[in-house]
Amino acid sequence: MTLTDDLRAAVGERHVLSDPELRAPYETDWSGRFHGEAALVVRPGTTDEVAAVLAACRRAGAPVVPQGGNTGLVGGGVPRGGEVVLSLGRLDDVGVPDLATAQVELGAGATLGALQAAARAAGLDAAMDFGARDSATLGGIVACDSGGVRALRHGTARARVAGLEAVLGDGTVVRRMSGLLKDNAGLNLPALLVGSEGTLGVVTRVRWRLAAPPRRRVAVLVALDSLDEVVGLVGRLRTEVPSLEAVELLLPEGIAFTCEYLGVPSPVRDAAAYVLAEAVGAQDPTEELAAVVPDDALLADDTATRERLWRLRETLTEAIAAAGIPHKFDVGVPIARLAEFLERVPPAVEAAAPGSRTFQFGHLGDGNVHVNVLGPEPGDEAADEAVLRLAAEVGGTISAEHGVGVAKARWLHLIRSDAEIAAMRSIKRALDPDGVLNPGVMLPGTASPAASA
Ligand code: 2HG
Ligand code: ZN
Repeated sequence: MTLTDDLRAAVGERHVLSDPELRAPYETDWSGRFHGEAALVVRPGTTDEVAAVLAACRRAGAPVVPQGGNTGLVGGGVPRGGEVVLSLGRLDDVGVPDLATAQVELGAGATLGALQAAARAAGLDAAMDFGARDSATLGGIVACDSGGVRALRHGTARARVAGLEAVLGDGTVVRRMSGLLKDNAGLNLPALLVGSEGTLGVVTRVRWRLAAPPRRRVAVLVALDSLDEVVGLVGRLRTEVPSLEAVELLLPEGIAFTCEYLGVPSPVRDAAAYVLAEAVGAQDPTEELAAVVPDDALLADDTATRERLWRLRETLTEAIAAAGIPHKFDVGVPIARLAEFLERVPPAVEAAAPGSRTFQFGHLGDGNVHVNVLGPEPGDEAADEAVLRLAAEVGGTISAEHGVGVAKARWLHLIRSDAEIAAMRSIKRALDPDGVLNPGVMLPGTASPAASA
């Protein structure tokens, strides 16, 4: 039997895609920077089918790229050339939230938007949000330990995972779905899989921890005249607004770019930087926020105005994508050196990739800065080198929420010691002994031979 026959036997003929036109949507990432041809695309509908697909690929020595909603930005969810793409999209069931534990079970292919709707319908809150909510799926969110705009209050995916089911690289299914908050019996395998970027196992089900719903949400957009003022404001918001949920950063070129893209006038005065913060609570948090921000800040306590302010932040990614294929970075920087980092990035990028256009924005409260560079060819890594080295130099990380993927694997050594990387390699060998899962992702030099269908 060929691999194709084996896979057809595992998931049914119509869920094994070999036609180039049908494969195409699975082969290029959202940004357009990462692309490769897949040997096949396989769409299992159950955990057992995922296990059967992995078993067939192991027998054939065929590398596998797990893929959720294909919203990844580091090339970790699209083929590099010749792999089997394992799409989890059909595992999209969403359970009914359990009110006593405030937890819900979902298939790996359920979107964040579907999770949010289920939580809302049960009078709860999903405790996570970001712009790609209607495409990004839970399996990928967990595999990348995604963060988003509300991680400041609710933590990243790691903090929300109450249980997990996954098929490991060696074909075994591990399942811990009891949802017990306290359960420290032995090693926590689910915790190991969070953030493993599909290199150790394929996440098939998730038990997600929800939160109590906020009764009131108030957003504020603040214009500031220096980056030092930005850092000062973050400190005051953190200490004086207990119900703080999000603190985002925008710079003037980002606001201007988004407003032009949306065809709307800028709602704020000229300034060096802008902070978009949101507080939530059972009580109205307006007074708490108003006490901390300058008088000319735009306070939004009604849904329409709040959404208008958030649109400025969320649309920037889309506006940049419409202008070209960006190089995207999601570095983390200690807040104490944030102003320095933001100031040093544009000249560093200009020196590495002259004539390119740089945007910086992101999750200020977490020190998670998104740097987007338009101009360099997709394969030109000079700007990548400059930005990632600078993040490491100021004591930050090369990957705060998008993952390492293939985009940043060769810079992992900047922020992880040889001992840590060796330990990661040992774990990889133990759980994926044949090296079939997502070769080349996260750990450099793990590429394996391409499949023959
Ligand atoms: C966001 O925060 C996403 O909007 C995407 O993480 C960031 O486009 C980007 O670089
Ligand atoms: Zn982000």
